[in-house]
Amino acid sequence: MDMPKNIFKQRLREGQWQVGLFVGLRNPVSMEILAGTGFDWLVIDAEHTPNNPASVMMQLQAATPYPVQMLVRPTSHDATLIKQYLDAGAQTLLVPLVDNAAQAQELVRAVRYPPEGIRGVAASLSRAARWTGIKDYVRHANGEVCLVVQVETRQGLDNLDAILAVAGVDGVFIGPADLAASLGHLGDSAHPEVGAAIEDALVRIVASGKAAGVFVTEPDLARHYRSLGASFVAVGGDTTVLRNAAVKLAASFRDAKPDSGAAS
Ligand code: 3PY
Ligand code: MG
Repeated sequence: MDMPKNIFKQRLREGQWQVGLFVGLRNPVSMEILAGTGFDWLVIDAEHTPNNPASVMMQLQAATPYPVQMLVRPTSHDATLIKQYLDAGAQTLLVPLVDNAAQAQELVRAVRYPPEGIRGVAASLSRAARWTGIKDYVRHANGEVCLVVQVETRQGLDNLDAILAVAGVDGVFIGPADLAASLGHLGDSAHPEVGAAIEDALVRIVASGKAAGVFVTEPDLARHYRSLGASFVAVGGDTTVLRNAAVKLAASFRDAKPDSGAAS
C-alpha cells in the first residue's frame, strides 16, 4: 500500500479554494453522510466535544472511502494526544489557541518523527501506517503531515508575524468566536473591531506566503475574505446544520391547515 497523499496540504500550497465544515456529532454514520456531500474538507472537533482518539479513528474510517480531506482539532497542544490522533490516521491537525511562536514550534515538533520532531514511533500499532501495510510509512510521514494553527486571541495577533516565521506551520486559521471574546466582544464576532482584526490578520498571513483560513458563515463575507487571499474556509458545523433544518421542518408543518374543501 502506498502512503496516502495529503491532498489538503497540496491544495493549501497551490492556494486552491477549499470549503470545509466542523463536525461535532461524533458519529461514524453522520460522518459518512457528510463525507459524500461535496465539502472539500471536514474537521472532527475534539476541542469542544468529548471526542477522543478512539471516536476520532472510527470517524476517519467512515470517511476514508470518500473524496474528502479530513482534519482533526485536538483539545490541547499535548504532544502525546497529538501522537494518538496522528496514529489514528489524521494527516492534518488544526490546533486551537496558538498564541506565540514557541507554542507553534513545539507543535511542529509534536507532529514530526525525529530528527525534526518528537513523535513516538510504533507503525505496527498505528492505523496511519495501516499497521505496517503502508510501505515505509515512517519515512514518508513527516512529508505528508500538515499543521494548521489557530490564531484567535489578542496575544496571538500580537505574535502573528513570529508565528508565521515558524517553519513547518502550513497555514493559520482565524477563529472569530474566540477572537471576539479575547478582544472584549464575547458573542459578537460581527463587531467591527473583530472584522478589522480578521482582515488585517488574513492579509499578513497571505503576505508571509502561508495559507490563510477563517471560519465564516456568510457567503458574501467569504467572497470578501477570498479576495484578500484566504484560501480555506469553514462555513459552519454539522450540529448547526441539523438543528436549523429540524427547527425549520417542524415549524413549516406546525401551522398546516386542512384544505378548504376537506372535512374538518
Ligand atoms: C472560533 O471561532 O473561535 C473557532 O475556533 C472556530 O472558528
Ligand atoms: Mg476557537
